[in-house]
Amino acid sequence: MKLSVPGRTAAAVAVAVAGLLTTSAISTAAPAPKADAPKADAPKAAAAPDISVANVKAHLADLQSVADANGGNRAHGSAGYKASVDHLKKKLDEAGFTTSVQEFTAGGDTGYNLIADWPGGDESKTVMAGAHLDSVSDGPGINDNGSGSAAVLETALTVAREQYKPTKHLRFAWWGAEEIGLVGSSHYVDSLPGGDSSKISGYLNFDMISSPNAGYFVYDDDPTIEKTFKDYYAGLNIATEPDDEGDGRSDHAPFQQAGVPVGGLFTGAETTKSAAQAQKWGGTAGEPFDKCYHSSCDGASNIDETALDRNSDAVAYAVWGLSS
Ligand code: DTR
Ligand code: ZN
Ligand code: ZN
Repeated sequence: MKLSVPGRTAAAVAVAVAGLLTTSAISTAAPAPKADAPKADAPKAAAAPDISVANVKAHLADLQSVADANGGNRAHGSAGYKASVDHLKKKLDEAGFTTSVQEFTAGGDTGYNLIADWPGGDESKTVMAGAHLDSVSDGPGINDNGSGSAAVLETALTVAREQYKPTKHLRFAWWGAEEIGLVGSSHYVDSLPGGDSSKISGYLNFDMISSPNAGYFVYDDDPTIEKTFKDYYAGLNIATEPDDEGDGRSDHAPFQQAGVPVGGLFTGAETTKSAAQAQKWGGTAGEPFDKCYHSSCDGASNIDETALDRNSDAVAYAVWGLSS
């Protein structure tokens, strides 16, 4: 999405202040995996399980099939987008989530947000993880943003498989109409009952997390969430960089403007990887992180499996670490 984020009302600004006072102290779990044994008195947080990258790739193949069967894309207002929502909802319902589909109108078309609550946990401290599920009309949108959608889906399904019982409440979300201006996520935030945004202790956003010439960028918004992701990558000896181009460019923006602590991961879009970045991350200097950004070639082969694997595990690391 390249459009600016719509302004917020004064009331939301008031909530923003309240939110910052009550939700900025988001807690985190134990530090990333390190060689030295944890101290005896260190609080033991539940360790996140490995996320199967094979399962994540299978979800991407399903989304590719959905696009193939619906004119080649999964854009807002298309049959491909609604079929994407229905596909994910079925899996989440079967896994035991409490799902809801939130409808909205944009550009004369009906849009849909898919929300999945994992029963249990303190709902006054809800940890959310989300990704936009829509593509542009030019193509199937596998890296942008099947990758984030599939990683969040597999993390949710792993929560269910593990019967994880976090202290905080877990909510997962797949947004509609991100590509035409963060419409679905803005609708969700604007529709929250008064004060409910302060019950969201953190929103984690995953938009393009397997770019074929991947970079490892961490949103530099909430310091606690940023540290959680940086600790994870430090455990892999990967030096990340702050995502300084993403402000306002994805679905974390409406949450941030409502005072919710936000964070997330990004592997890069149309901009070019530098020589220094290629040195530390691999890949090709002088080439875009994703040369198929917003193009018809953003299909099932347009991913870096290592980045997808690492970032899917990072999603779980943060979800477990911030909710235990
Ligand atoms: N908004 C994304 C692409 C994008 C560009 N820069 C960033 C930074 C952080 C997240 C996403 C992005 C899209 O859907 O096009
Ligand atoms: Zn996009
Ligand atoms: Zn995107």
